[in-house]
Amino acid sequence: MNIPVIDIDPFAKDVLENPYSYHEQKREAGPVFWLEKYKTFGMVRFAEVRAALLDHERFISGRGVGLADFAKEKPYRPPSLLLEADPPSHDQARAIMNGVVSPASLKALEPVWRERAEALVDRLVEQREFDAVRDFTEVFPMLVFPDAVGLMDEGREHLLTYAMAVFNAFGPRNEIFLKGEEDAGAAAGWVAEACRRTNLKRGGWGMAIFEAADNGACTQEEAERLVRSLLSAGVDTTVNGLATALFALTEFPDEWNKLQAQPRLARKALEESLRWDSTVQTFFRTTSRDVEVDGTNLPEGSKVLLFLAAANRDPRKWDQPDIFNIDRLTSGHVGFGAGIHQCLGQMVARLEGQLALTELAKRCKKIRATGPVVRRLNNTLHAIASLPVAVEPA
Ligand code: OVP
Repeated sequence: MNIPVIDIDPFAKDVLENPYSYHEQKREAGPVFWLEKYKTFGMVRFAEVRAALLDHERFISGRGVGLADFAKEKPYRPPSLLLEADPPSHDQARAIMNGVVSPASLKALEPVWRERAEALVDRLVEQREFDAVRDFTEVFPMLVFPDAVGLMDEGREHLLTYAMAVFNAFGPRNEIFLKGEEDAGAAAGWVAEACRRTNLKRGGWGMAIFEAADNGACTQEEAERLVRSLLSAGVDTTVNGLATALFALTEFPDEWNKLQAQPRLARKALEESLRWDSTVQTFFRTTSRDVEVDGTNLPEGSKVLLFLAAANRDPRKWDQPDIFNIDRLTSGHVGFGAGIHQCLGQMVARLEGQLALTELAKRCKKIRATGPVVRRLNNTLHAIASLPVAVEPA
């Protein structure tokens, strides 16, 4: 085959730790390349990644958005009706969810979420030193998201464990995946229970999905699985998106100073952080027919690894892409994907991020790391286990 061959394993530990130092070689190799270790295609340039995301008819999701091809292997769990589905069934499921996770529902939640952010940040700033991940970004989403869904109180600590395993499972069955699987057994059992109508509280997003089912939008079994999507996608993503934003602000103190002077920039800071280091680093698609990319034929049934995070640092698209700059125009970034699958929870993530960063910026003059960032390796997410920080109250 007449295309560049890449021998680097994108799921190797040192690559997952610092993926960015490995993107340049792939980006220069060409618009599409062959990943020898997994016998799949890959793309890292912004234009091609975005085009593939938008072309959902030829780059499909229904055969899975991980390495496993659902046409050839049985999925490890019943496929997501959203993430791992194509039109027309995808669009029906998505319409239900758009009605549930709506701007109006978020508007109603915002005052309570703000109070919880204020109380948490008040306490952390009083401490002066804390772990930005363990004490803040792993805590805040858990103070707001499970209640919004209407989850049962008992066992919520399983949520993060479950999500870690789900995101590992999009990758190969490497050591990281297998370790996640060990932890996930009990968590998966809890999640299955938590998604059941009888275990959901009234007034939450979960029960709203079942009410849509009552009105004929889907079956009760499908409703359960849609609740599972919220639990899979809604926790580890926001925990690490916010963690990355805090890491970026400690790495680039001038950007913190801008935010501190104008806490209204919190939204922009979060968005730039998603561009600078996208929480979801990669997703696969599968070609539904022969597809030509820049003169190369991708045969029907090919898995294609799309590097969202690399696209968001393509110098063909972004000036000084490695620089975190909260004044930057970030529109078009693919950190939330693009096209029909574009993140359903993006407004939830933005609200959580905005509240957390705003309240911190209002209360602290400075924030600095007091020790090294510790990564938590995951096959899909660029995750942080620990980031010790000290703050100077405003
Ligand atoms: C990032 C996502 C991730 C994991 C699971 C699901 C969605 C799901 O729909 O189950 S989107």
